[in-house]
Amino acid sequence: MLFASRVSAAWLCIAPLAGLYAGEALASRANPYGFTNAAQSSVPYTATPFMAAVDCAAMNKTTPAGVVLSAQLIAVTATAPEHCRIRGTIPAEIGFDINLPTKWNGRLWMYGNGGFAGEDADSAKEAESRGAGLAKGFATVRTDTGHLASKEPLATFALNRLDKIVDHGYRAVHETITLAKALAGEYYSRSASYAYWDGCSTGGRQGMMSAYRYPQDFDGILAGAPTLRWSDVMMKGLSNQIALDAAPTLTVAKFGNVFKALLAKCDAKDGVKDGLISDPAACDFDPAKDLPRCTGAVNDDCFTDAEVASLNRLHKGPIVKGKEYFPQNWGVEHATTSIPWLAWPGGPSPNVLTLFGESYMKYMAFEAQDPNYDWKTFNFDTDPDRMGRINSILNPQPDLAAFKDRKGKILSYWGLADAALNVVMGTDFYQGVTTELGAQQTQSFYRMFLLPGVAHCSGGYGPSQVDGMTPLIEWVEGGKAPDRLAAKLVENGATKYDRAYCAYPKVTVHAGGDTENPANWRCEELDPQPTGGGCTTGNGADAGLPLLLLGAFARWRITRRGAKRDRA
Ligand SMILES: [Ca+2]
Repeated sequence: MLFASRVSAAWLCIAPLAGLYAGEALASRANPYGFTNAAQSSVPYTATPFMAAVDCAAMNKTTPAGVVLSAQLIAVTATAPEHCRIRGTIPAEIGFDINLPTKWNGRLWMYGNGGFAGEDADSAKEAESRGAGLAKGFATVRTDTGHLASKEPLATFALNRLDKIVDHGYRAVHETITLAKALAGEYYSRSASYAYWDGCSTGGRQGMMSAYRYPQDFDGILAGAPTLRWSDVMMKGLSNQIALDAAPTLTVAKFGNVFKALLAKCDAKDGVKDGLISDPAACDFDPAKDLPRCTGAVNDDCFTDAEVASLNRLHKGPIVKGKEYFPQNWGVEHATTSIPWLAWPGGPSPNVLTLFGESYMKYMAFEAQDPNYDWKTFNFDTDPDRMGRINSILNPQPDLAAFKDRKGKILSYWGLADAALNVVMGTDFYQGVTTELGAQQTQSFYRMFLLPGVAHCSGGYGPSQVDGMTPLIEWVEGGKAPDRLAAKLVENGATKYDRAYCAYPKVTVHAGGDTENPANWRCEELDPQPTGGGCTTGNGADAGLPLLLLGAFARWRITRRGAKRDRA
């Protein structure tokens, strides 16, 4: 068992994080605030005009493809209406869970996975997601992607099973939604009017992959912080750990002090002193100059040379063949964003990215798998070139013309303080689609929103309370394209942030007055974007010129007066 000997009693007490070990705590819809604006929606999607046409018991059968269905009528509860729960396994090991409410809104809603997936369908997190969809009248759909983390934790499922890597990469979602459409058609004696995807992280990646590989599967895709380049993220995990090992005195408390110094220097550089760094690229924070340095005893209030070097390395990210290409925004040092991705006090690993990165390099990254692989032998110059196969399986490509043509819509968002996944993946992918289709055509079906102070998928210190589903449904069914995405932070009944962010590449600029009134912000255009080099959707090492473009994007800057491009 990986890390079993290192699992401490203290870790077992950290219930919300414990599931990360098996991926469970990561699995769900994109954001727990999905559907919260349903009552205000211009599309009344919670109305349930359709009724079950057959008994749930009749769904206990074997499909023409040989999949054995196990169906059970579940009585109404406080969190979910009466529904027919259908479970089973699509070969080889794709577990699915399809729930058909007796009173139906005519729509399918499939939610995504987290990390290496393999979640238990009966976990509390799964029940929460399932109930959230059923309560709004959706037929809910999910898969474990072809393995169970309780039996095969992290990436171990991949050992000698290329078929299971493919199932995890894209096949499981396609097969499951295809089956769900057939079962719903039978159960209600009518086809689903719409199918939606809702996921973040791995779940965001799954949504983007569906748009790329199976454009007919979903009408609308909500993709929070999609892991568009797994290998780069895992390499960042290793690179981070090298930096952290070189400065073991960098504690959560110290990261907190970095954040304080960062805010002091950069908060106002986006035009508003509001506790948020809304333009990370404009933040010229320099740990060597902007942090108090230790001259005597080392404590939480001062920083050593080794700590400064470590902070710089964390910011730069992995360096491949001498190039920085995967920068990490400043602003992830706050405890609400750094834990558990940078620091995991009491965890079974120094942090989650290291835990994931080690398993990935053993079981998934290379065609020659090695359970005894020592990640410290990873060669950042040559090993990325050995990851072509896994990149081709896990990474969606920005060729979304077919999805656009079938009138599919993508609403994507990222937390600018996401310590796990780098926003540069999102801006680069978006640019890739723009290169293929042009800016106007891209905006016609794909909109992305960047949320300051928001951590990985949800949480953080910024306006993380987001309902992406309601505007997505309004876009798909009502033709109302989301120019802005509402995002709030309400704590203990008090509104700290009330914002509405503009669709990338527009920037959200304060126009004066109360900052917590979305009407006091306006959307402004950036200058035309750099083009000419394609896009980086493979691993960093796969792309030479595109790496340079990433650097160009990192230098997009917003000024107090509006927006401009800074080539400095
Ligand atoms: Ca600010």
